[in-house]
Amino acid sequence: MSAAGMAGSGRRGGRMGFPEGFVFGSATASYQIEGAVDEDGRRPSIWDVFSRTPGRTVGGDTGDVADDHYHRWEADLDLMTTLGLHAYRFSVAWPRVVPEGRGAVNRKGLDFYSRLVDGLLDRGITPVATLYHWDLPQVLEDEGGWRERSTAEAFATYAGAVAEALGDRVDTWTTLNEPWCAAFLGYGAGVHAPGATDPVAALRAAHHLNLAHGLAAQAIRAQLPDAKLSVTLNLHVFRPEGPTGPEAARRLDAVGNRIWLGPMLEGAYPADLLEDTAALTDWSFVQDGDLEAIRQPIDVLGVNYYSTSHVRLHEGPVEPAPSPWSGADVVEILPPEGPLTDMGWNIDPAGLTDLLVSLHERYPDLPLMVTENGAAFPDVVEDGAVHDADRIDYLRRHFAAAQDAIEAGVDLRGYFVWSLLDNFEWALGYSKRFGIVWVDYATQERLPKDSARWYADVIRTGDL
Ligand code: NCW
Repeated sequence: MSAAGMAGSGRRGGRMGFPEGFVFGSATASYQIEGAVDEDGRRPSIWDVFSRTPGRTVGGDTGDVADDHYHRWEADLDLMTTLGLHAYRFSVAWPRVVPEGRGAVNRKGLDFYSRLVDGLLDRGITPVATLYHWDLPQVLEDEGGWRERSTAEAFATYAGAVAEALGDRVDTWTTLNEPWCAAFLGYGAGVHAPGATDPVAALRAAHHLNLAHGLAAQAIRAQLPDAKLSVTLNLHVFRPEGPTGPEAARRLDAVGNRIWLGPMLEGAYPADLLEDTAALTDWSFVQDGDLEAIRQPIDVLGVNYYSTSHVRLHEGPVEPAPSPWSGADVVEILPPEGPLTDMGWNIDPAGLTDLLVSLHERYPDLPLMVTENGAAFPDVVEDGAVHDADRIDYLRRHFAAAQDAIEAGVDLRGYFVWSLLDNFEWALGYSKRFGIVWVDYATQERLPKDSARWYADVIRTGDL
């Protein structure tokens, strides 16, 4: 290969390449792929209970079997080798490791992740471990779940136990994945587990997730002084429409983005968020010392990015309805303009550049990582292949957008495609396919889509 074809070698086709050492990976989450929900001492999570409740998921789908990754992990790691992945971002299931939420650690549960990590390292793939991707032990939900600070304390103990067991082999740790979804889709809009529709519960959950991040970061640091710590946020990009657009975007930015960035990185909740939500709560669940506990030094910020939202204020009165935007339900999110992905999300690669650049401007010393980007499309198998040109196009344009951000000076360290495998897409069950590898749920066969081959070439050559 010519020097000009190698990653990090500089300008190609008028665009900067990826820097030296740029990490190309792919991501999954425990409940979405593992299955084996009753094995080796695992106890139910809120997603087991929610998905088994009639009417909660499309087709009544559950993660009972999912991709059966718990039994097929070795073959899945071999698949990663074929793709040439540098890193694999997976999540650890709390209900496997501490089945009762707090208290005894289940050695068999930890052993699964220990084998997985060894298998990755044997193949030269760097493990990136996420400690919470939404599978809260149901026993803790029965005590109030994320509404209660005791859940944050239990999370820190669990995080310490995982760090102790895997810390000799895992150096990048992510406390939480998309706490916005856990708090606002789970406790506000009620479309994710545990299915509550209470705007105050959502705000309490947000605070206790922030606290969980801070306490877990401290617990990991205490075990592993050299660990690379991170948190992954789904930061929303709002496109203001018309004269009320900027005010709408400000409100949504407060409850969607700055509710996490403020306490985690700046040590305070934004004043405008407290004002916007004052009719709902006085935030007395924030106790002395919490903000110091939440603001912990992190080494990299994980960004999950998929799409943008065009926003303005509602004209006229707003009917009260379950919403994921506590205190900002006066906002109207306009119907997305096509072409759309199978999730109904718009395709706006420039939003990724904008987001990365604005984070870099606000936190210039904080390295960034795209911990998820990808798309669901209505794939079909034709003659033993999946020709997902739409996904390739989506990924190519978003990789290029990331390169634009790098060219603008952003310290972007890596990019994880969501997802390695088709999997259980939460409330949408198996009806949406995000994988670069097709999964036949009847046979559990894996079939790399065209996008997987394309990605393998990108990793090998650095060319889009
Ligand atoms: S649903 C969602 N996802 C997908 C999921 O598979 C993954 O586990 C998540 O990390 C793909 O990436 C994330 N994110 C929720 C996006 C927000 C939806 C906004 C709804 C507004 C009412």
